[in-house]
Amino acid sequence: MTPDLFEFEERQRCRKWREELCPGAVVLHGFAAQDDTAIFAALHGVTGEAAFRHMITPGGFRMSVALTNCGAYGWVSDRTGYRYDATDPESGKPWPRMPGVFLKLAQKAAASAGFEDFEPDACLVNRYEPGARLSLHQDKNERDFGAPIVSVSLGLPAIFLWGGLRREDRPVRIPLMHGDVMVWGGPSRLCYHGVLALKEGNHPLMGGYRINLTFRKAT
Ligand code: MD3
Ligand code: FE
Repeated sequence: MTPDLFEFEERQRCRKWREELCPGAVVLHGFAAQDDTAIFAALHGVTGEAAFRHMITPGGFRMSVALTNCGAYGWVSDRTGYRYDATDPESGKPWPRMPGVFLKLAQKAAASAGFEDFEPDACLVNRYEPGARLSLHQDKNERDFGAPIVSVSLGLPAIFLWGGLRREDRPVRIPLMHGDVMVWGGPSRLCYHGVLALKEGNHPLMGGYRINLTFRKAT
């Protein structure tokens, strides 16, 4: 291997950079990578209390993405609609508390994108298996659109679709890798977005899955 190529690969492996997509929307590449084992352990605690499940959309479809929640509120879907709920419909109990390592990471990421006092009360955990996808949608079940959304990607890579404020706006494709963190605030908060069908693979920590943590201020 030539020295130049070695250096290039080394930089790829340790890559950590900040990409401003538009005012208030930032990708922090590799931001969560150092904390991945602590996040993984905390995630086990959460899913031990509230297991991943496939929810049903108001239209009657089973979501291909499996999900669970932690924090004071959790995002739920059923035949009656989408909402945030303080109890897990599966157990009738409150959602597991948000692990300290989750909260600290979300606040650190928000601050580095210019949102100093982010106090998320909900963390939605999405689990993608090969073939799972999320079609273009807006996140508008939260009460306060002034607060940003922080999203942490772990495990297998995926192509994120970032559209405009109208459904017709042609989305931009953003590859998201293990450890990447996105912060969505300001005008981008109501942008349409989605995730293309996950490709098969194996990740050393997360196995055959992609996990996404999204931190929100729901109430
Ligand atoms: C852009 N999740 O759970 S996170 C969702 O990767 C969701 O699992 C995706 O969309 C995932 O609702 C994308 C990134 C994200 C989250 C919220 C946004 C991007 C956003 C809200 C507004 C604009
Ligand atoms: Fe979303």
